[in-house]
Amino acid sequence: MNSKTPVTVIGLGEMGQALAGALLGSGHPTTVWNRTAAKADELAGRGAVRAGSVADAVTASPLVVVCLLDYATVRAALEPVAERLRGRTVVNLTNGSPAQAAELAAWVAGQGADYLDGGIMAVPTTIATEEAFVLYSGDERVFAAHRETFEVFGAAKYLGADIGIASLYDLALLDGMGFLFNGFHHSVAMVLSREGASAVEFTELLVTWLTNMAKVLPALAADVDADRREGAEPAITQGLDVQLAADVNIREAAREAGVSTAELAPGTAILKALLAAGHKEWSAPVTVRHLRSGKD
Ligand code: FVH
Repeated sequence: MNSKTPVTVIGLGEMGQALAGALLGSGHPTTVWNRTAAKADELAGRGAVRAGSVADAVTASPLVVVCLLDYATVRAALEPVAERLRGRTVVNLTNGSPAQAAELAAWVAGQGADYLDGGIMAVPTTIATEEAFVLYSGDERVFAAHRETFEVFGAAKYLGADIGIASLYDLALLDGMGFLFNGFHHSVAMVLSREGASAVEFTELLVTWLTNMAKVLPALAADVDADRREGAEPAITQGLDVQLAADVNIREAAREAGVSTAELAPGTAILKALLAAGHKEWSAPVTVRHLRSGKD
């Protein structure tokens, strides 16, 4: 007798296959559906039930995990089977915005189903490993009821009842990652202007440097929180003139290397905006406050 919750996975792209594989691996009766049916072959070989339609897939399980291209695709898949959703829990792990999450949550609730929104902070190969974590938001009781199942994918992090908060954190984390990768591409492009330079050798230094810098982030975050709470002076500051001088040098070195400087624009724009606003010192709070003002 299998006591594990039966789960349906709708969407078998790279990520959906990894999620369904993790469920199978941990003994959950797993039903799958994908527009391109062949993507279910491997999972079916491992014991998944291949549903012939979204309606059959939804009907098969009390817990329906959706991982598709975007929210429009999710809505297009679920709308024709709206009446089948009643009494079930829909967990949408598709990437989207907080407003999209709120809209979908309201629609699912209107069909008499529970809804959780989620954001997967993992790549398919790290699903079901210690590296993976998944953000969830929505009704805490619904999350608690399925927490054990969610832990199959990776650490399950519940962020609150605000339905949009999982997607907000998901996108903010991707935002931070975007700067990391843009910086990596740009710095490697600069270094490769030298005859015989190796991206791999340079990246060893880059990883050491970025790892050290990442360790400063909690202190910067503490400065931001202290500023918001009691307007405290930040512990970490640096002259804006020093920062701007380095920024000018990076641009010059990039130009000398024949590398585009367009990628440097966001950082330069912030420094110039802070100077224009009369600041002499860079700090995390002053930068975050500037960004929150919405001024470009
Ligand atoms: N892959 C990753 O590393 C990231 C990690 C973080 C979370 N993301 C999000 O997960 C969603 C799915 O991403 P994916 O990697 O599985 O993407 P694909 O492999 O491209 O699969 C896309 C699935 O969506 C189906 N699909 C697309 N358009 C339609 C449609 N019009 N009707 C029905 N299904 C559709 C597609 O079906 P098919 O092309 O195989 O028939 C796949 O099942 C995504 O939100 C990421 O941001 C992944």
